[in-house]
Amino acid sequence: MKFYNAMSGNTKRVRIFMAEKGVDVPRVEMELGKDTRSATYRRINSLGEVPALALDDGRVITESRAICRYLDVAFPNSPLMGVTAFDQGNIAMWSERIHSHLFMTYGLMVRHTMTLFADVVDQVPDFAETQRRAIPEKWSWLNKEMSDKRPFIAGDTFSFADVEGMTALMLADAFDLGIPESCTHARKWADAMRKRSSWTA
Ligand SMILES: N[C@@H](CCC(=O)N[C@@H](CS)C(=O)NCC(=O)O)C(=O)O
Repeated sequence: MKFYNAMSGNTKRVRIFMAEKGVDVPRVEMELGKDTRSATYRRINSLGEVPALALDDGRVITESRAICRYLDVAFPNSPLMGVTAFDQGNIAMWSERIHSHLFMTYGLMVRHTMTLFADVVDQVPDFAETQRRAIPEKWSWLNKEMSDKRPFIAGDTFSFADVEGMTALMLADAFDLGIPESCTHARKWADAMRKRSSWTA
């Protein structure tokens, strides 16, 4: 297997996931906006995006969350996406909530401001600003949800929902647009996540 990697939120999601599962895949380091847009790489991912996972038989999985799904089944030790029907549904629900409400708020802000994405989307800086302003209320929502004092986003066990949360938290730290002081439950969760060895993956 080969993992096409770069410094980005979507690749970070997979790196954290692999570190949590103890899976080590050889990496191909890519430069965003350059290697990712080459004709050679577009034969691996027609969208010119990382991450991508090339399997030994030549098949390729792209899309970070699909890669995590593949890895959770291919390496069934320490499952992060649940085993029972309830756990699978619950973890999928929380992962989706964190992805669409938190990660994508940062993601859309970034896509509509960074020059890297100027050729990729028709950037609307005012829209980016609405996303930036929405960030505190998104964390407040998670804080309220976690006021039942559960240690992890989907309950008592670390799961892919926390990996999604860590990916959003990484963007929060990188852009200095973090969790409001008043969100004590979310901040406690974030402090615990920053202490995990996978945080630096
Ligand atoms: N939905 C995809 C999104 C991947 C994506 O947007 N990757 C960006 C970096 S965050 C990329 O590779 N961009 C390359 C470029 O713009 O040249 C996933 O989850 O993997």
